[in-house]
Amino acid sequence: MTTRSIITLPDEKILRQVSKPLKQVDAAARTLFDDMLETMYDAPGIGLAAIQIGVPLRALVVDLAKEGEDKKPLFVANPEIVASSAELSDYEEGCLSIPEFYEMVQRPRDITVHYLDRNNEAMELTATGLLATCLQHEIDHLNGVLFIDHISKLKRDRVVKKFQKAAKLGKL
Ligand code: GNR
Ligand code: NI
Repeated sequence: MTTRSIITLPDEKILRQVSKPLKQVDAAARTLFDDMLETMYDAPGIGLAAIQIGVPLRALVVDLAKEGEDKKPLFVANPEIVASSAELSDYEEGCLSIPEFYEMVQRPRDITVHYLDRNNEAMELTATGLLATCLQHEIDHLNGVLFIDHISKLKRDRVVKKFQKAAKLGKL
């Protein structure tokens, strides 16, 4: 497994890409999943989408296990949200592509997702709580959407400008 570098703001040219479906979860896709998982654990984070390491494919990994607990990685390719609850829930979100910035985001509390797992098998998962939030955050990445798109334009513009300025000054 290989740790890859995580793409951050201000690199919207990459982060705003709409990722393409995998034709199937083959050996190359499993290598991608493994690299994503190692990169996520190393960061550390609870989720990672392929585009965050520069690969525009519809693949994501999630692991909500806390430090000291047994790891329980979830490998997800070509996810489709087939149901979302009307009930919403609020979480303070962060993103490895927007380091050290956190804001409350409201999303559907429960979702049902169809996807291909690490063995190319079709799966259905109903998630709630932090898992539902994290899956929605990762699926947004596959569509070029960042969690700052769900906050006020004032706060979004402010954080994007902060990263643009830092890059210009060579601080990223
Ligand atoms: O590590 C992460 N934590 C997190 C917290 C609340 C809501 C979403 C997330 S996902 C984030 C890792 C990341 O950037 N995934 O794309
Ligand atoms: Ni993210």
